[in-house]
Amino acid sequence: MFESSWIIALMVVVVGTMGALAIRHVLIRAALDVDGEPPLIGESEPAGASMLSGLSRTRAALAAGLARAFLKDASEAERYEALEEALIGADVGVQTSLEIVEGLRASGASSGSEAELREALRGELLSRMDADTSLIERDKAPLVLLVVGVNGSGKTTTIGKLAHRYKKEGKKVLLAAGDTFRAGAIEQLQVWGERVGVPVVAHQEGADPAAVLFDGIRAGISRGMDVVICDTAGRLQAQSQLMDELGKVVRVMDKALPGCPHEVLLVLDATIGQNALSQAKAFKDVVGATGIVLTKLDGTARGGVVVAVQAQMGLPVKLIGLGEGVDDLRAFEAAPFVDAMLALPSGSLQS
Ligand SMILES: Nc1nc2c(ncn2[C@@H]2O[C@H](COP(=O)(O)OP(=O)(O)OP(=O)(O)O)[C@@H](O)[C@H]2O)c(=O)[nH]1
Ligand SMILES: [Mg+2]
Repeated sequence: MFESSWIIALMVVVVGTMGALAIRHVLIRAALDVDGEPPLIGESEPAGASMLSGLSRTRAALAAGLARAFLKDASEAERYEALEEALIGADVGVQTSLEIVEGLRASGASSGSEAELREALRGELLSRMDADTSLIERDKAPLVLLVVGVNGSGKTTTIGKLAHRYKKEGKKVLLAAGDTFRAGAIEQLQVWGERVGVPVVAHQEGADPAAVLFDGIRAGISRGMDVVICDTAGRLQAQSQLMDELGKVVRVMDKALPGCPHEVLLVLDATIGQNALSQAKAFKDVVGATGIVLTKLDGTARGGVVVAVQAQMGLPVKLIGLGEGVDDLRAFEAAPFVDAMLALPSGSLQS
């Protein structure tokens, strides 16, 4: 009696341990994505893993398209059709995908080997993206950045992360609370200021945003700041009064420090559709945006959207947002990104 219950207990322990090991094995495999392609982007960091999962869908779509294009009996027309579908499936956008395939057709790319076609595709993708995606630097402090975009795109969060990034580089950063419109917006920026340990210049809710940013820039100069980052209220193209206000904001900033803002970052949510993208084009004209921050790339699983945004906006994607945490912001570089999309060995992303 005693012996059999002892054996049962032993079996429970053995089976339990094996089960736990099996579960652990499955979890580790899932985390490492060992059944898929090798991780290419910042896989040691959680945010990198988010971007990686975003790109694995894109990579899979492109790989499948290339495989179909090289089926033995595929005609030339079928080859280009397969590529077009693959690019659209990889979220590169219909218009951009058509243009890319047109470029490949014009150069007769499908008559070569698969490797040659992949290389031609790489060239087409890269030619639509700016090689220089670095943030503007300035010898003379302060560098003034203005952050604009539609409601909820991630402006304030990006400012917090960017402040953290500059601070880590040893720079003195000041934030200016130019969103005096939305209730709670000033406090939101102040919370970010506290979180990353940088001062925030703010007025009351409802105050003139141009006046706040003027004060912020003047404070930045007098307090010897290296970087001043200016928040603004979210707005839509149709809100002509708010868009005009943005024009005024830029003129007043130039009075506080001639030549500024030096960098105008247009923050776009990667999950938005084509309509919202054309909305965003309005910002380019009103404030002379110098670069794009593409946020929420962690949630979309659609890395290819970077190509569509860059191509359609005609502005470099300079930074990508991969989450809500303070470290979830990455400098964007086109070449390693495209290589990662095409599963070329050099594909990796800077942190
Ligand atoms: N997953 C994810 N969420 C983000 C990212 N960036 C911002 N968010 C979230 O998006 C929401 C809106 O972010 P905000 O920074 O307040 O956006 P905003 O553009 O300042 O919004 P308004 O000031 O209202 O126009 C918040 O819940 C953020 O946490 C990102 O890269 N990934
Ligand atoms: Mg905001």
